[in-house]
Amino acid sequence: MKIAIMGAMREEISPILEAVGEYSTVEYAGNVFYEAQYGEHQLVIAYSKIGKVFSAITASVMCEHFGVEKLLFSGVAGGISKELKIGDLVMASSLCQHDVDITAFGHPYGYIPEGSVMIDTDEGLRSLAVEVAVDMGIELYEGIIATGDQFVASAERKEWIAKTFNADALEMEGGSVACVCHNFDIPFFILRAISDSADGEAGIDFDTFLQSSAQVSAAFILEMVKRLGH
Ligand code: 4EZ
Repeated sequence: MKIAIMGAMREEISPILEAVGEYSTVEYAGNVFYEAQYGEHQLVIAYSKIGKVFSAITASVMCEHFGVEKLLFSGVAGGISKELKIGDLVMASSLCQHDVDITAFGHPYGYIPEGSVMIDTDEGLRSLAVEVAVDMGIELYEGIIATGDQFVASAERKEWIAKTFNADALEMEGGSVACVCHNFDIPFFILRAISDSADGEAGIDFDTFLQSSAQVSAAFILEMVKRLGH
């Protein structure tokens, strides 16, 4: 099977590239795509750059140009839920865009006409992830991930996102990748390890824990890929 593995930052995919060892590269639409054989699967790996627009480009290219059959996102996120500590893994059940606001026309936050506030991830990939977590003895949280073009580093903004979307974690790409995959009808999965708590300390924590948390997420994604069927 041809499988996309995406991150937003180089740090989020470099553990994956190290694990696959040999790969070839293709440049396309402003990204470098790394193609590798991993067991029985062909992987297309890339980091998009940060934010909704860049990640939507990369996800679209993965779907349309490379013809991937599934897309897995690996990266880090700010934790909202009190249960989520730095290094914990959260998989998205559904995702939204917390920075979409056309409430002036009576629409709810996060809603765009002909779209939906929430987009669900693939159920099959979620249950595979639960199996992996059980077998590896890793705690895996499931929850709503809110996406926006903001690095959230304030308790106030974080609380607003928490109560408006019932979100458990936040980041800057999942919602746009979800939107692309949903519209191309490609099963997708979004995994994040917590790097900070999106509060006043977020900047410092992010810098401290980006690498270690990215590694946690990447290792889990690779275990999922190993167990994916044909
Ligand atoms: C965005 N990613 C962070 C990019 C940070 C710095 C140069 C994840 C993330 C995040 N996003 C981790 N913590 C976050 C937070 N508090 N707010 C938004 O996907 C770029």
